[in-house]
Amino acid sequence: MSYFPNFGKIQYEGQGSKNPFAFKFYDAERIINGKPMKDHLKFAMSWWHTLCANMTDPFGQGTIDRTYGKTDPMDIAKAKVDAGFEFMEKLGIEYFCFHDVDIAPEGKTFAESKKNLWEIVDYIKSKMEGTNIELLWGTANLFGNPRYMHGAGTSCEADVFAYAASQIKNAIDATIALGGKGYVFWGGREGYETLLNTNMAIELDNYARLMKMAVNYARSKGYDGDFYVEPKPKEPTKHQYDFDSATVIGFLRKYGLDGDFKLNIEANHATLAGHTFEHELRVARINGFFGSIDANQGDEHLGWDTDQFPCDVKTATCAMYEVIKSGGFTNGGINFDAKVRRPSFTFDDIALAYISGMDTFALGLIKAFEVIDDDRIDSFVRDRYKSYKSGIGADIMNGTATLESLEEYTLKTGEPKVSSGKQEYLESILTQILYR
Ligand code: XLS
Ligand code: CA
Ligand code: CA
Repeated sequence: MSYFPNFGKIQYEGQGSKNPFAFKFYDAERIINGKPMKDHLKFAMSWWHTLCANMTDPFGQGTIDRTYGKTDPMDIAKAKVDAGFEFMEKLGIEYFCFHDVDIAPEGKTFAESKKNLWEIVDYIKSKMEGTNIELLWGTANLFGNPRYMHGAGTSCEADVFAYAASQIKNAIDATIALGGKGYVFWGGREGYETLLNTNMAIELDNYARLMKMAVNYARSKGYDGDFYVEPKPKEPTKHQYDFDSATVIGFLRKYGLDGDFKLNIEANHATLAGHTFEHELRVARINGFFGSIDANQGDEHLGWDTDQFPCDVKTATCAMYEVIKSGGFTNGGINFDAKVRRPSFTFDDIALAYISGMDTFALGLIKAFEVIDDDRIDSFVRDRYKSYKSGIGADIMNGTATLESLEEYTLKTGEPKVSSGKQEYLESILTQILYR
């Protein structure tokens, strides 16, 4: 049976096509810079938004039925696997990402949850056979259940820490069993609501302890993939410890986790932190923490994580520029952590949303290479810092300059000459490349 009967395999038809169920820019096998587009982009399906979310919001019930014609929770979970694989195959998506509780229902006890998880992991594994679909990353949901109201690794209750650790152990085992090369920590409740009841020092130390345990365990099982932290400044907690890329990098270095962890950067989380998506990617890149991407976009008029499908080509171009400059993805990829709007309640809408998001990033990839090949922007930046290539600039760069030598120099040379930053000119180049 088909869960998506209204469309078949989505084909690339090119920019002139008006077929809603066709790619206009994403041409999976097209070679760009020596590699097929699909390998530059490594698109992934998020299990939670794509197969589970029923679009409930604080003011109303869900608008999408996610029972897939079944009633028993395990039958629903299996139907989600079938629907997910049909969806990925039709869209040509070769990766997926999941939380433990997305794929299998929580039982009444931990033992029951564990049994459910492993039954579905086995089922997913059997579905993967004979396809080229792989697991991009797995994770444990340590925020949905009320037990995590005070946090998981940062909970004030040791039993909650233990429960979280047990969930992580199984989520890591599931990731390994499915051949995943990524494991994500997203600390939705790892933060605080008020400092009045919070020992921040213990919480941060414990959070790092949990990560260290995860690394030690996974490595002991032969896992050679990456761990990621996914920064987000707030929501659901008032303040989250993984605020942004810079904060997380400082944390990972402080606790000696930097050898095993990279970052999974989400566009909407970047803007919630008051940054651009490309800023977060740049911080990761220049510090050697570039890992994976959660693609979506927020709404500039709303202050929360709207997780909309990306349709902003300029942002996608600036993001793909950072990906290319990082050397491309190794274990990471582009996971659509995005959901349709509440009124877009049909399964067709979900496919149309993915087509739009994939086309946006495909165009972003093409345009980013055009920006790089054009070289006007890169050469402007190179030229802007040329004063550090020789003379006093070279002394500063190679560490021979001191405050005394620089004072002596300034006394001799007087007021520095500075040149224009030319932002508007550079923006016009980007516009020219984006719209030609
Ligand atoms: C929520 C996060 C979450 C992580 C995985 O805002 O984006 O979905 O990606 O736990
Ligand atoms: Ca995310
Ligand atoms: Ca999000």
